[in-house]
Amino acid sequence: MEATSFEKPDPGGGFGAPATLTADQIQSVVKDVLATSQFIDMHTHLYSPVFGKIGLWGIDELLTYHYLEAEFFRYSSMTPEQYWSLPKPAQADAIWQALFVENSPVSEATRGVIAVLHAFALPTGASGLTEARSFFKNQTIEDHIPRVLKMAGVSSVVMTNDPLDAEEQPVWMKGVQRHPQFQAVLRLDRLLREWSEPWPLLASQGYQVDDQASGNSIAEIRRFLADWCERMRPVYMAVSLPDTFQFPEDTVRGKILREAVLPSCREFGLPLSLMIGVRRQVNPGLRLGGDGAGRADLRALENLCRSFPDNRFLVSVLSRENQHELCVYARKFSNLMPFGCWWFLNNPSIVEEITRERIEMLGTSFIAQHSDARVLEQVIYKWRNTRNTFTPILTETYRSLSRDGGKVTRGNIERDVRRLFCSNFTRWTGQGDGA
Ligand code: RAT
Ligand code: ZN
Repeated sequence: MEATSFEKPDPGGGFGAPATLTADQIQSVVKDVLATSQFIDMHTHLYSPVFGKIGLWGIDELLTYHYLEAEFFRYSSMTPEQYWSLPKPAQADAIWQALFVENSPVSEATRGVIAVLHAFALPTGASGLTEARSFFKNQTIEDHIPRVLKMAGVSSVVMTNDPLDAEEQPVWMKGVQRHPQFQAVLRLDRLLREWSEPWPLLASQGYQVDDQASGNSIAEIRRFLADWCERMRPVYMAVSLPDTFQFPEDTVRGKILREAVLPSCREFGLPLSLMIGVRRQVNPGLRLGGDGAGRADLRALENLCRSFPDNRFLVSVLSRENQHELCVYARKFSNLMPFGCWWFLNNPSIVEEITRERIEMLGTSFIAQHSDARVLEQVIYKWRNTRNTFTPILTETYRSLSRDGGKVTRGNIERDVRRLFCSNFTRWTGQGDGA
């Protein structure tokens, strides 16, 4: 119900006070604030130029994004084996032909490529990729990065840094010159896999660990974490976990988490990001595109939050069915910060549902979104779509508040958007006061 003549909006409380917005004004102000605010992208797979080829960008990478590869096999008769045997440009051509020429690019991931091409005034309906390729060939990554981030309205991005990755590790060992728009994250997936995989890698870096994680191993894992914190200066540590994740658990992973990772996070004042619910390699033939999602038992999270009140957790869950529970837990544990709509959830219909639920249960005390971009230019469409999805959600939220008699000003909206997309994150990671 809009305000009636006898329910006039409060003009704002006197001369010089910020004007209270009417229901009609709210939408355009929300849209404008979302369009003009700079966001922090708190989880991506993007890299600063110093990482060289690890940082993906350009049309061939955009088209061979694993979200699109998975869609490609729904339309093409090509087998994964045939596809993987092709050089990257031929893979990109095959995907362009199948998903963009022969079929309408209406899925979230295909529309994203169209939006990126359009943003650079490149043809979106061409039969081939010649023009797009020559455009990207003419860019230098050092200039292209700030331009793309500006187009996306993103001030800085957070990388995913794996100290046990054979390509990444040598870059860090040489000493990484900091880029003002990139922050590091110490990713622990490999460390927390079946111990038979990481322990030889740690040993090869000079840490005295053994195949049973016994003796000095835990102390040595802590030394490994301390060295990598020093080298990377991460803003948090992170791990993705399966739907079957349990805590406490009587496994090497449970022990490393409890006795090494959590104490190190406390020692260095870093939150631990838990991304729960991935089912790795349900179809290995699709490689990166072969992972699935499953509903997790969030009692593991409850146990972690309750047993370790001095640790801060950033948490994203992959299953739609776990979202409500996550909100309930965030109401119980103030050391829990829900973030983003991860991976298969980053579609407008699901983002809308999850975000409305979070606002209703948590107000603005969560981190609204991250892009998970793997290819630089993806931030353009992913953040544009986020802004579009959030416009009606926030408009409706403030209109409801206004109908209930609350005062809504541009300043309130700016503050809330800043919290949702920037300062809840900087506060949680000890980089700001959350204003
Ligand atoms: O969204 C993705 O690209 C996934 O493949 C994963 O990388 C996921 O985001 C993760 O960080 O594990
Ligand atoms: Zn990711």
